[in-house]
Amino acid sequence: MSKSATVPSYLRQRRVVLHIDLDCFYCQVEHVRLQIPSDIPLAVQQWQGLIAVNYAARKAGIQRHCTVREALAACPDLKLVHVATYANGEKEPKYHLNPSYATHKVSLDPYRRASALIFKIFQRFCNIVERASVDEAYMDVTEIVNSKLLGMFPNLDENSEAPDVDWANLGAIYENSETSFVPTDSHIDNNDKWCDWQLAVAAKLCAEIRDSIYRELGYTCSAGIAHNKTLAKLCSVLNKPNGQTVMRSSQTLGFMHSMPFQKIRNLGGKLGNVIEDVLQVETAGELWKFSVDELQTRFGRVTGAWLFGICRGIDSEEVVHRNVAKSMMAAKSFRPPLKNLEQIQHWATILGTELYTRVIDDFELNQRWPKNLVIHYRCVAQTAPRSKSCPFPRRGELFSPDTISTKISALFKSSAYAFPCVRLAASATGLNKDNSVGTIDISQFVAVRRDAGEDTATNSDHKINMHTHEIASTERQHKNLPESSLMKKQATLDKVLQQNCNQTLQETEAKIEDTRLSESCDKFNLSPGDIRRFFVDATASTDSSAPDIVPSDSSDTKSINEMSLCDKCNKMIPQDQWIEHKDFHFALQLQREDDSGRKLVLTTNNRSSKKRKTDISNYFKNRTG
Ligand code: TTP
Repeated sequence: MSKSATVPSYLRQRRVVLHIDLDCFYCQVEHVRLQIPSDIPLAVQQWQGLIAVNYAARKAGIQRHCTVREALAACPDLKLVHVATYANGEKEPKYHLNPSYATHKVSLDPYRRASALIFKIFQRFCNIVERASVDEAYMDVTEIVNSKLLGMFPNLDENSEAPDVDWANLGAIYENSETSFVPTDSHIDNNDKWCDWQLAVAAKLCAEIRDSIYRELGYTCSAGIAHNKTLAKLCSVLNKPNGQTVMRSSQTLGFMHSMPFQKIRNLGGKLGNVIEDVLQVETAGELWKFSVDELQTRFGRVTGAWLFGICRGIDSEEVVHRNVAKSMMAAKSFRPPLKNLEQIQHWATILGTELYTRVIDDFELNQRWPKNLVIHYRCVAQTAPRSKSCPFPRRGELFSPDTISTKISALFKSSAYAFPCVRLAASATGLNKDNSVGTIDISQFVAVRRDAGEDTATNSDHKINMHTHEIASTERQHKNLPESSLMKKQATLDKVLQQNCNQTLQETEAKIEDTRLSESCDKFNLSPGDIRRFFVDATASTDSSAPDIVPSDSSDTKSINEMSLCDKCNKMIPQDQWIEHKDFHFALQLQREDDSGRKLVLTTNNRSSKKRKTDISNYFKNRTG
């Protein structure tokens, strides 16, 4: 039995989460590679756009989506580094001086390699690491922290009195200056103090992890330390660069009050837009006006309860161990499009080389080997991207990149292609431990079991129960707060809002009806059919309806992206669409959970004030129909 099993139960139930995010990641990789001090303004460029800007350059007003010309006008001393590229016929990416879109292919390998080394360090400290993107992760350190606490206080039990925490040297400790939200010491009970001890121990551990990354790799990162993922993520940006912030429970309400609610995880995309439209709110604090019943009536049992909690900083989502992607992809968009098989062959060589290098790198690092080789291509005459696959060459059969390149060409030739071709991508999918090599990491099995259990009805009920428990304790915290005029104003507002509710919803309905389908299509680069599937299939049992967004390496900076594999639908998703994409699955999961109890409904009033209930999938189906 683990040591932490003997800490009081309220400490075992209080999750302790770190969110660590590298500072200006691609820039730091270039600083280290080129041995340039971090106070020199530097930006990473892809064709004529910037994809990463360091903090010295940000001071000069340069931002990520500036063009090279704009950036140099603002800061003539700016050091520009173009991302590595594969040139015609080259087997390895290089830092070419003047790469051309027509002849070169972008390679993000240097950043992926740096990322893999960083995650190795995370893994050394903690066995529950959830990769959120190429340069950020959540870590569940509850067990480690509880065990350290027991080492520090061997007699710790339900009756132990908590000494004061010395917060010095643990990073920034968030404090809200608005006294109406800050409980006095007399409102923080003994259990809360022990929970603060958990955060203090976690903060020390976090500083050690960050220090290791700096000492071993030369990168700085920032972090948030809190009792859940949402708060850890929200506070990790508060002291960037190279800072960490602790969010104590007693400070949470003050922190959340003025937080623009769309900054909250899972509320940055569609779900957030619908909530903003329906409730006419901008900050998390404004959501406090709505009772849990009201939110459940409007958004369903699960969504309503989740929303009620999340706007107060309550989040029961687990950190799921996942520190490597399950597939990898090399892709290229063509402008002008390719016109013949000879050109396809040429690019197949380049894509095959990139994929080969990454598969071999991954094998060395993680002893994994892919199951399938998949090509995705898009030809002008075809409305949607197509794909074709074959088994990936076995380890003993793969001696050079040519084996993959030949297979890519063969797959293309054997498919229903038509010229001109505007995009070609090749992926290695189904990466799994190669059983012929050494021992198998047992944590992978644990991760699979966790994934498998994630969506069950029992789990969803458990989440609601956890929520109810935390909501009750937050209400107690609310009561403990000094009576403020603000709170009274909220109660009055609540009543006014109830009265105006019908009008607000009517306006919202009209507004949403006015939003044309084409807007969504533009935003997601999808066809109307994709949008329809996105919502109509929301009740289906698999996530195959997730938008099939094929990556690009065009000159548009927005599409110059790290790709991440979505483990829910097995599709590669560009980083700038990741939040929206996760939102999609999140909405889907909420809807499924709701379907097991009650349909997710928006209660709206039509113009004749007659009540009507709209299933959210029909809602969007109607819009697209
Ligand atoms: P971010 O973590 O969003 O940003 P950052 O690390 O550059 O800066 P910060 O300190 O503010 O966190 O992205 C990580 C890397 O991903 C970034 O260095 C470059 C790359 N990236 C793109 O290529 N395109 C994009 O649109 C975004 C958002 C990031």
